[in-house]
Amino acid sequence: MLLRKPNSLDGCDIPSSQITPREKFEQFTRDRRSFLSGAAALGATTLAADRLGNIFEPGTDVRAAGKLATVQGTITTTGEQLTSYQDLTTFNNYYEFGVDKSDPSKNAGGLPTRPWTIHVSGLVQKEQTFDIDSILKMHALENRTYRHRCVEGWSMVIPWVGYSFSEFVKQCQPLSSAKYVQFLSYFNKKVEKWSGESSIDWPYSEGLRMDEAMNPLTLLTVGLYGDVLPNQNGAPVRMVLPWKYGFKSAKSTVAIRFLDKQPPTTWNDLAPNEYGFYSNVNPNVDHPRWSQKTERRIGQPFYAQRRPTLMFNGYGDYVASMYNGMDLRKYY
Ligand SMILES: Nc1nc2c(c(=O)[nH]1)N[C@H]1C(S)=C(S)[C@@H](COP(=O)(O)O)O[C@H]1N2
Ligand SMILES: [Mo]
Repeated sequence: MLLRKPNSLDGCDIPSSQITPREKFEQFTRDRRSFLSGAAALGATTLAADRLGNIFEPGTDVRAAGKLATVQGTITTTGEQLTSYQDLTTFNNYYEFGVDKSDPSKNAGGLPTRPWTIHVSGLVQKEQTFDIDSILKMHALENRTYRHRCVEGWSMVIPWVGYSFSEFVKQCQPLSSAKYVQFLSYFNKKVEKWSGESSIDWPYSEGLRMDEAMNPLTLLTVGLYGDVLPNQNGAPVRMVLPWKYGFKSAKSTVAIRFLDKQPPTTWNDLAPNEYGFYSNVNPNVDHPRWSQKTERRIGQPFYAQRRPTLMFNGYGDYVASMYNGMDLRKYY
């Protein structure tokens, strides 16, 4: 499939006049730096590290010091305001680290992100283990801003860093019999002491049909806002599927399996009538307990008007054809 330029992917035809200027990113870097040095002055470096996950030394340039110095392209918007770094790193779903939105930023500090490998197995030429540092070098890293719609009815606009998952799949050499891909997240009860708060059968598992996995929008994600992923956002590597509800995007990926059958997935196992395998964002198919027609954008005041949710989260031009002829009420 043709790989479009990241900017056109980002915006779904947003004019270049709406691309966020570089200065905005620079401003963000300064704000973050002064926040960090302020925290250090107060003797609260550990707190800052816990809250932000992977951080750079105050006073150094994020591009020079960060592990992601090679990111290509400027951070762009979808024509909408980016969700602030603060909001997208303190309002998270990561149930291994607790069920409240504020828990992952407080609790994920102990996630060991090095050494880190992804084990690839199933219907492949040969089983392989990829080290995170080789994954980072496999393809040029791109800034890709995507809307993120959680099944709970809120949304964000997130400047991710990564590259198309299809580039990684090439290295995995799947057999033609592979029809599905399964993603498994890191799980260690000693590190993720909060995992007992929910009745999830760990590790977190998600899955895609092969064509969905190969879609150029499907992002193997290693960073956000130009830097490495904070732990609470799924460090050091996770999936992002912008046309699906957020739970399809498994965090902290440690294993990928190529299969001929649809894999079991965490939320579908837990409540099959509420969470389907496909889980494409669809304002016309309500959750049994609430409407999916509108959403609240995180960072806006709670009394702000909810915005209409878009079919496929607005990415229909890139993904709708994969579901031609499918009854999306049945395959929700
Ligand atoms: N391993 C794992 N992955 C996960 C989750 C989780 O609890 N555990 N939550 C999912 C849900 S419901 C959402 S909305 C997104 C949140 O990603 P973010 O915190 O980076 O915005 O992660 C998804 N991936
Ligand atoms: Mo979610």
